[in-house]
Amino acid sequence: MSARDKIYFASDFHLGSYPKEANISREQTIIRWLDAIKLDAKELYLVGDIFDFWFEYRTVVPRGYIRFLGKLAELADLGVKITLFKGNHDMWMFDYFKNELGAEIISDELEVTYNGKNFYIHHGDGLGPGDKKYKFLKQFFRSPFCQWLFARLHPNLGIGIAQRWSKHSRIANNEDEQFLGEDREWLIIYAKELLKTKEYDYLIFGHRHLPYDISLSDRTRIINLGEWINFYTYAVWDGEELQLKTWK
Ligand SMILES: [Mn+2]
Repeated sequence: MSARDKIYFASDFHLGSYPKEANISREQTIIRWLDAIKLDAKELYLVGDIFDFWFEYRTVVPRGYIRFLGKLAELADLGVKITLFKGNHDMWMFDYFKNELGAEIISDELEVTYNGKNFYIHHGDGLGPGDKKYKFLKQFFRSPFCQWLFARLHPNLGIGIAQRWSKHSRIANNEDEQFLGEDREWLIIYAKELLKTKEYDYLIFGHRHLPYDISLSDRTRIINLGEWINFYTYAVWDGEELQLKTWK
């Protein structure tokens, strides 16, 4: 048996997204991937938008994703440390996954060091220039008062509103994402600003729905994890090297 020494990163599964029918095969693909990595995974980072919508009520758990959640539980029980990042679609994770899976929930960025390499990890929403409307909404959605108010709605109504909204998302409409160039990709702009304040080896994001792996200097690479509607991309750290790969 191989050593449990690899660290995996993936984001933007968007489980539960519209149209619903497409979710079954996506969930199965993700489970096959988790089955493969559970053999050598030490840690698993899920870097946001794992669910197309997630809201935890004090006593109610949203329907669906049961095989996926079961598989995460299996990995957790095997000793894989799971870290979940809040995305813009699933920022309402509180203590359910912490209690059930021992998962760590990250609200914004996480900085970690492995084998002397500095990693900066963030879902990627609300960073870089522009998108003022979303930055405002994010503050609103993340306010405890707003969350308290939303939790007062009956779940059928609250989740119903979210599902109607989600029909208009980029994922639901499967918009064709095009790389805008290094000087216009906002996460690359953000990364370059960040690198003025501190040195990193790897900057890992999701959110963009476009996988890329770009050298910003001799030392630093920016990696976007893509999504699991079209690309099925993930990154793996083997202790020496970080690679962006495609799951088939
Ligand atoms: Mn997303």
